[in-house]
Amino acid sequence: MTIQLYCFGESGNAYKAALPLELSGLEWDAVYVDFFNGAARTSEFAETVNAMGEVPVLVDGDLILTQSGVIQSYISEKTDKFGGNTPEDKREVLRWVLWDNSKLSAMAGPTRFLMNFLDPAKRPQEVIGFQQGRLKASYTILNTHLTQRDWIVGRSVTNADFSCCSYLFYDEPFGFDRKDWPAIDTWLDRIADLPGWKHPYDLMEPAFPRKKSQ
Ligand SMILES: N[C@@H](CCC(=O)N[C@@H](CS)C(=O)NCC(=O)O)C(=O)O
Repeated sequence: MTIQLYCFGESGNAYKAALPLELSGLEWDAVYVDFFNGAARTSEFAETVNAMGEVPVLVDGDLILTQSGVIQSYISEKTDKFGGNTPEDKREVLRWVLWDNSKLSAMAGPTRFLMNFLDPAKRPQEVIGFQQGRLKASYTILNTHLTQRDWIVGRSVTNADFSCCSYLFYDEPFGFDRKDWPAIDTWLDRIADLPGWKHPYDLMEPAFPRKKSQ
């Protein structure tokens, strides 16, 4: 049975699952979630798809998985790809996925939402400024780590890379400029050069017409 991924193009969290699905060679289909019109907030979604009201959700037959990091682990279990090659590397992948989920994507996703998808009259500048300050610290950590290496863990792409890169490929402004972070910039190019790589909007249907600035 073909794997289904509940997602939408603007979701970097969903991209963390969609990209390894695509690159692993597994058969999968994207199921569009009309997130901005509240589709993930309905009682039906909570009862049948994800009680946490979040995207992404992976459905493989009777199995339903939520949280991008869990979905990534499942893809690695099924394919033996992207999870790290040694016990040490596997732990290190988990470490970076957890860091991304709390310090990078957890800030970048909401900041991008506030700056691009929320009614302009309701955009809280103080919150945006605070989050951009936190994000700057995270970009510094990632850029410093990547200065000495091609991939976040080991010698090939892993779920750590898929997690951390997720929001950084989008064009909508949220205070991240690739040119300010040379090691991140080169690493994003390295990921984009992987055979079969696709931009989030080419893997998952976007809710809004794509704005492309680069
Ligand atoms: N840690 C979760 C985050 C998922 C998440 O926050 N997804 C967003 C869409 S990008 C969402 O569904 N948010 C719903 C909400 O915050 O109410 C993961 O990595 O899967």
